Amino acid sequence: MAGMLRPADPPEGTRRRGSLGGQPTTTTRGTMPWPTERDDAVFDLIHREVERQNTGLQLIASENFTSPQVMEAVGSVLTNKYSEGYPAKRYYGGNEFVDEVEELARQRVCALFGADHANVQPHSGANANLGVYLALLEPGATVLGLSLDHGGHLTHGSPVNISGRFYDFVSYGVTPSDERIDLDQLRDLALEHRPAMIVAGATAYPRAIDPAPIREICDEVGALFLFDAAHIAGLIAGGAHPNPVPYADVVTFTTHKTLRGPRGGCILSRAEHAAAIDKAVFPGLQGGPLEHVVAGKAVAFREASTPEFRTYAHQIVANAGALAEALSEEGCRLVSGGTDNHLLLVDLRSVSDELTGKDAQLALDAAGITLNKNTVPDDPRSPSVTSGLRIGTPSVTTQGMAEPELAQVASLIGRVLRAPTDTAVLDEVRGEVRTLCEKFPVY
Ligand code: DSN
Repeated sequence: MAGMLRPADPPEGTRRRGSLGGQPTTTTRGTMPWPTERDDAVFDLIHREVERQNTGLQLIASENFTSPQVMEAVGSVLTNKYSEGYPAKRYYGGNEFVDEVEELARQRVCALFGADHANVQPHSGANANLGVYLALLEPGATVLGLSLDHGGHLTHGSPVNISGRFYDFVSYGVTPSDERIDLDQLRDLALEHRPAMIVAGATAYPRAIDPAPIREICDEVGALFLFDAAHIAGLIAGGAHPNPVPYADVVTFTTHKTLRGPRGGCILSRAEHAAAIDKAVFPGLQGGPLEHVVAGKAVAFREASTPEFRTYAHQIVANAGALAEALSEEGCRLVSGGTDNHLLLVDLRSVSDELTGKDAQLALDAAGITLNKNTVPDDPRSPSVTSGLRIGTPSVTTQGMAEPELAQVASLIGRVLRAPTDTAVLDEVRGEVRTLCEKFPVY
């Protein structure tokens, strides 16, 4: 959409002959000169990645293109500073400006979501979730989470993740009939297991999650309610999805997905949990915060509070709807029949019994269409093979693509899925992808 927030100039650090955090690369400083020879091995690779992002379709549901101002903040001298602790309570001197940066980030994100308290230091969504568990659960506590193969996240109790090793997670799932979260099963499991916490939220679930009935179940069994909004934080900020903050005790999210900020995590909580959560993140889980990333988060929170971002968030959903409709017309069965959010899941068995998610991902990548294989509910194939694809619209929406382009994207995907080993088809689609992307330049 022309006029929406979108990248304009190439960000610092992505230019072939650029600079480091705004500083010249050839200046000398004291007895240790800055290197005068450019590190082409690294910067040529970064340049090639810029080209890849510019010339292909980026449809990974958890990715986005962040703004030049966010990248400028992340590439700034704040990376030089140690700031263990929190604003006005640091273990090192010289934090007067860092304190203000972190305070700005906290205030902006609390205003954006209507939260009592924010911890903006988690390095990732996984760390945000672990920080909450460490703050509010005893080791071995019983927790309910959405099962991984029904769309949940590793940190929602997978046995290969620390969450599943240190806590007693019980999984709920989606119904076999409409493939939506089975609230009856969730309530039955809650009554049976009396969990200390119920975790809502997902990493591959194409429908809106209503926090209200989950709050009721939590109240009925006396459980804390954690809503992991990693994927949909931008949709919530933009008013395109219900805000879980009034319902949940704690809300976690990543800042780099639909929210379009730097790579990182964030925890919002009710005031009563603030001290425990801050203590769990530091010193419980992490050391020095990445204040350059915190600055990038502050910039992103401001960007997400604009009217243009509201338009953007609604367009992400409209684009996913257009993609879902057009892919259905291509003969693809979509898990749950469609989407309410930024992503959809294609059950590839509707295209061919032989086509795996792994092979489809490879074929599409060769055609310039980047997305990821994903399990579908009760997938007979392993997570490294899968019977499905996850497709998301945050990045192409940032580029400015709208419904007509998403219909074209569906047709390109359909052509590859019907002939995944035909190199002539893959080359032809690659050319059309390049032409489409040239009309919507990113960096
Ligand atoms: N890796 C993220 C995703 O793709 O959904 C979740 O951590």
